[in-house]
Amino acid sequence: MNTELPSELLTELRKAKRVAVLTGAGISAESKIPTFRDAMTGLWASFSPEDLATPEAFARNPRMVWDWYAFRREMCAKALPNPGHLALAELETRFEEFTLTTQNVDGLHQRAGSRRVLELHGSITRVKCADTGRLLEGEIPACDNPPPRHPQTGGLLRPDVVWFGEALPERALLESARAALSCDVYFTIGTSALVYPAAALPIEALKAGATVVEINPTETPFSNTASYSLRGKAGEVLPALLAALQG
Ligand code: BV8
Repeated sequence: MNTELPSELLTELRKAKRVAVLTGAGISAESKIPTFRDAMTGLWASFSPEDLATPEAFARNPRMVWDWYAFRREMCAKALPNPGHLALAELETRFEEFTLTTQNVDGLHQRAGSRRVLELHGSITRVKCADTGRLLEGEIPACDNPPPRHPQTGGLLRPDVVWFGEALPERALLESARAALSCDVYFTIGTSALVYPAAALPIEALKAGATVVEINPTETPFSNTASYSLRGKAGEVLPALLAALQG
């Protein structure tokens, strides 16, 4: 890790009672899940996620969109939480109030042991009826002419994720916003800060007086606004932060 942890930040963290975190695809990069803006690999290399992650794409070509998510679902299932996810699960136990909000749909925070995860963009591990929104219970059926249909409603199944142009889950967004407006320290980790309304959360936290810490190996549009912008990988910076707090 090429970033020293500022001592003032450690002092603030030791005093903090309420901490909130927003994660993006970057925290899963070290679990070998390509970030949203990395070129998709292999057969999906010629597609941009923005083109596939929309209701219009599903309406136009449900099979292609279903297959893209089946491919990603399998990749997520094979992936393992990395030291960044694990450090956040440990940090959750060290503060009076700790709110973890993620834009990711891979379920790795839960698998790392984080007990309360606000999923702003849903989860690739769940599927629902495209007409009624009713979740499918149990195993996701394979079928030779995907997408399969919901056994009770008969509608086509789709991933339970938020596509571009779709509203975010109200409760998750409300609780994420409430945490951003009331926390002492806000972390924005592994996100390019481009997708709204999630990208507004760190900005609102700063406006409400929180110390905002960005963790990202590269600069983002938010880097110059953050109170601290730590240039490093989540899987290295977060364990170092945890060790420094325990020291
Ligand atoms: C909404 C789920 C309104 C699906 C995702 C025109 C028309 C319609 C809407 C809009 C529009 N213009 C703007 C909008 C709003 C739009 C938007 O923001 N568009 C962007 C592109 C400009 N937002 C929406 O449409 C949202 N809905 O506005 O609805 C509404 C209201 C009421 C009623 C109806 C409608 C919905 C947005 C959610 C879209 N779904 N995902 C899926 O996964 O398939 S978004 C998708 O992008 C992922 O969730 C991803 O997490 C998210 C953001 O990307 P990042 O996480 O930041 O990932 P990225 O690859 O960009 O960056 C990774 C970062 O990690 C990089 O900075 C990299 O440096 C860093 N990194 C790399 N390695 C590491 C690392 N960091 C740390 N450690 C490392 N090792």
